[in-house]
Amino acid sequence: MAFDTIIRGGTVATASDTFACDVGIAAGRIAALGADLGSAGEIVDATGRLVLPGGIDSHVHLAQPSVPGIVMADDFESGTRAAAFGGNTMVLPFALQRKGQSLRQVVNDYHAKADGNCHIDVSFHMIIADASDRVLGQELPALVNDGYTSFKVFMTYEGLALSDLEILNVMAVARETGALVMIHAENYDAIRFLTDRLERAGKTAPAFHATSRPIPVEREATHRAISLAELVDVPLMIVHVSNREAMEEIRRAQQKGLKVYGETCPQYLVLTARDLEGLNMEGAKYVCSPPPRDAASQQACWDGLQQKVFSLFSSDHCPFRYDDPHGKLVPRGRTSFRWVPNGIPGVETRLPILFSEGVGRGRISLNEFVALTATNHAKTYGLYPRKGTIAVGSDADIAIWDAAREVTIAQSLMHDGTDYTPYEGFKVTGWPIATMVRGSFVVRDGKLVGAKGFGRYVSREKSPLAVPAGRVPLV
Ligand code: DUC
Ligand code: ZN
Ligand code: ZN
Repeated sequence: MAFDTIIRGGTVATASDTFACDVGIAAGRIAALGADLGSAGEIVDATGRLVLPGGIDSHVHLAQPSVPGIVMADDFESGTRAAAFGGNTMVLPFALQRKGQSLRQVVNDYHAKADGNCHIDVSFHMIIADASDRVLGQELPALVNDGYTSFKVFMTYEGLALSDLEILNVMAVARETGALVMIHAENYDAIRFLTDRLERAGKTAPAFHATSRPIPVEREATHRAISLAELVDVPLMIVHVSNREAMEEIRRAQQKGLKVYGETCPQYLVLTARDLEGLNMEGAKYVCSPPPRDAASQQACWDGLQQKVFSLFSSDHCPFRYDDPHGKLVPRGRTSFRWVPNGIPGVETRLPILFSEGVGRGRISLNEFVALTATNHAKTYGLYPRKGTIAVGSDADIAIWDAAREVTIAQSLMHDGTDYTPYEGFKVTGWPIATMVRGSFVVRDGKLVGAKGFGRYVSREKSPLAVPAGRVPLV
């Protein structure tokens, strides 16, 4: 058989194995793995390189409307471009509903933003902000059946937070439809209480963002979310976990046999609350929620990754420009951290940071790296084995890595729409040098070679991880 492409001479790693092997690609799929595969339209020399499944970043925000006056820095074009340079072949952004909006209309609006504009493949999670009978009874079940098989709910934020009763009702729909619930676990009232007091005391600089959301805020909400999911007997993904106490809540639930899963992100491994203390408004560059914490919390997140309490490592890329009145330097933000847009960029740096700090420093194996950054995302969100692995029949979504390349992360190297990286000056060893989606190069030798619009929307199956444990009959 002649292939379209053969990637020759590299070391292939999956979530379970590492082996020397050539990869034969035909019609966008992996058609053969082995030696001496024969002829191809193009032979790609990967001698001395790692050949890995392309990263799947299942937690990013692109073109998401914010409060009036604030503009997200990435649309689908720039966000997927940056993701491709960072070794990713698929991202899962959120389609954010506002109260009163039709969920179907929201999803259609995101399609209009994404379709024809993506460099890599995409699929959407929904964010449910309006837990009305119409949304939960009609729209949500229909959308889950149409392949939008996961959604996030918030326990904090004006206009987004759901009450416990609403969360229970949403969870019941997830259980009935087989969707996977993701949750942002922070206690809204506790944050409001602390924010009001800090403001009254004149403590309004960006650094007080972290003070307003200390660990108990996250731990309590994590515990409550798990308890609510246990009542409904529905699996639950706790996203962006930042510290030991929340991690231990998840571990305890897992040890009880509950289907509770965890995700952490680069900011919780290599940033701390000290980063928010930058002079003037520089600390705003690091304002995200939950906030980065301290060295002990960083270690806890590593423990969670190593001990498999966390199955996902995502970026939570939520980009705002810094030097911009529609971004981090919004005029109101100077009056209080309350108004600084919440979120930091990271879709391009997620993989190199975990590779360097994790694999390079011996904290995790190469196979664990692949699991945490690609395979588990595909398994969790109904994409496996089409995505997330290197196997015959899977999409040829591949990143070729130079494991020895030393890079000092700098904004001048980034390809997103922001004007800063929170990881400026951070040194890594290991860098993705080429990214291929469905057999076609999107990034090669440091250049964008794919066409905008090559990336497709991918409809998803229901997650096998979302099947209830069968512990409790739902009355
Ligand atoms: N939660 C996210 O998932 N991303 C950015 C901000 C937030 O609160
Ligand atoms: Zn969140
Ligand atoms: Zn997020």
